[in-house]
Amino acid sequence: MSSAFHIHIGGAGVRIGDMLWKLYEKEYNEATQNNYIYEEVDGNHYPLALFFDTDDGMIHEVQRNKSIKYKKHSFLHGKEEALTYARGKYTVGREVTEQAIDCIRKQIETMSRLDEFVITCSISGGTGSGCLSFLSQVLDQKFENKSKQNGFIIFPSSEMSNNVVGPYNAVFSLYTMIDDLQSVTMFDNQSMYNVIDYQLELDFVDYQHLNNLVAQVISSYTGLRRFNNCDNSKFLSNLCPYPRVKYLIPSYGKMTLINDYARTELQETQFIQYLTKKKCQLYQCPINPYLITSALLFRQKQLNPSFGQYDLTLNNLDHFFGQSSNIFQCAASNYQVLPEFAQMKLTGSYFSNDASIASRFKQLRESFCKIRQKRAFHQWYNGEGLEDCEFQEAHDYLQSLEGDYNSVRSFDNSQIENSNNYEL
Ligand SMILES: Nc1nc2c(ncn2[C@@H]2O[C@H](COP(=O)(O)OP(=O)(O)OP(=O)(O)O)[C@@H](O)[C@H]2O)c(=O)[nH]1
Ligand SMILES: [Mg+2]
Repeated sequence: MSSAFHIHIGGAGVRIGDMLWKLYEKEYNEATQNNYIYEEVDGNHYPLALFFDTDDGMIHEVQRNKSIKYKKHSFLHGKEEALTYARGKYTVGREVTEQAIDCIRKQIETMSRLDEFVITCSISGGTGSGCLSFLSQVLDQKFENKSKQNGFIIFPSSEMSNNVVGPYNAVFSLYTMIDDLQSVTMFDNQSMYNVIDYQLELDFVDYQHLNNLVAQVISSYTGLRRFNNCDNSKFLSNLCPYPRVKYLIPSYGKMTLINDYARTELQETQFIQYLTKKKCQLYQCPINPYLITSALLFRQKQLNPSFGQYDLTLNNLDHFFGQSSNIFQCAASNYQVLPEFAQMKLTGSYFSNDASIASRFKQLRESFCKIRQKRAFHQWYNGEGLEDCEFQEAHDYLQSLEGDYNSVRSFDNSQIENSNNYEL
């Protein structure tokens, strides 16, 4: 029996976890493989999850929700926010992360097979960036290659920010994700606001709506296993052809408001056209897509083995390897946690590994350089155990990652045939 263990880190990670487990709870009765994510004891089901944060605010909020039975040791917190990557990794977050590792070890000791860790956090803040970095390194060493780590991570937005050191935190965190995470599905708040504006007419949008999007994407992915007992271990790994080219852009649709009485279901072709639009991407790049790999994961109650197989939109998408999108289906109903959303018959997520992501890495690196040129906030990092040279190393890593993606773009088809030695 295989399982997944969910880890929710820092304010955003914990709030997303809260939304996700509320969604899982709604899906519980229809899912057939609940032991993938729950421990079932005496007729009760307990999430296989750990929520942890350096401060207690968000954790207490999740604990107040009594509709889900969590185990007592599913929560850990410290006393103050970390604010910077350095404090999250080396000082304020260190002890709570060590406790978290111990707690995870105890919880998973009893599992016969742990397939993966599903991790949620934002890497703009100190806890998400720093604790994730330390935690994922230790998990990687402890579990070697047996259990994959798949991150569903909020990156800084390109224009909108409420954290001045967000670019520092994110770049340092990215630097330490090199080897440890198998895949990183990326979101940013500005893109998610754009998607919500495009799909819905809401007067007021808050983190709940954004977190609902992230939760729906994760639920589509784990749903393959929970509803259909389909081995999802290949889903994300097939999207990541090289160890460093593992940053995925998700899209989600279609959301509809419950009070939209004129709402209609999209037909197959319309749905695919809609979902593969740039406007539905939850991490949007300023340049046109250049697909390396992609996968469509749709959900509807009735199985339809030929769904999308002959669709022209999908067939016309150019991919680096010349292959078309992989198509997966989750035979399940759509559930919604937020009361303003309608349950649709057909929903889906589209994951793309897209070389245009280099443009966002470049923007992030430029924001990092802008603060660094003035040596602004250096002391918040130096004083907490980070060496001066690590600023340069993290910067250079990100630049080389951009290079990896840019070299994919510059390849033409004749080169691909001779690309056996091509290493990224
Ligand atoms: N999508 C989403 N983004 C959030 C949420 N809460 C915070 N953010 C964003 O994530 C960034 C980091 O915030 P947190 O996750 O609270 O930070 P943290 O990881 O707890 O780290 P520190 O509090 O700095 O120690 C913020 O700047 C916000 O932009 C949330 O619930 N959902
Ligand atoms: Mg916090």
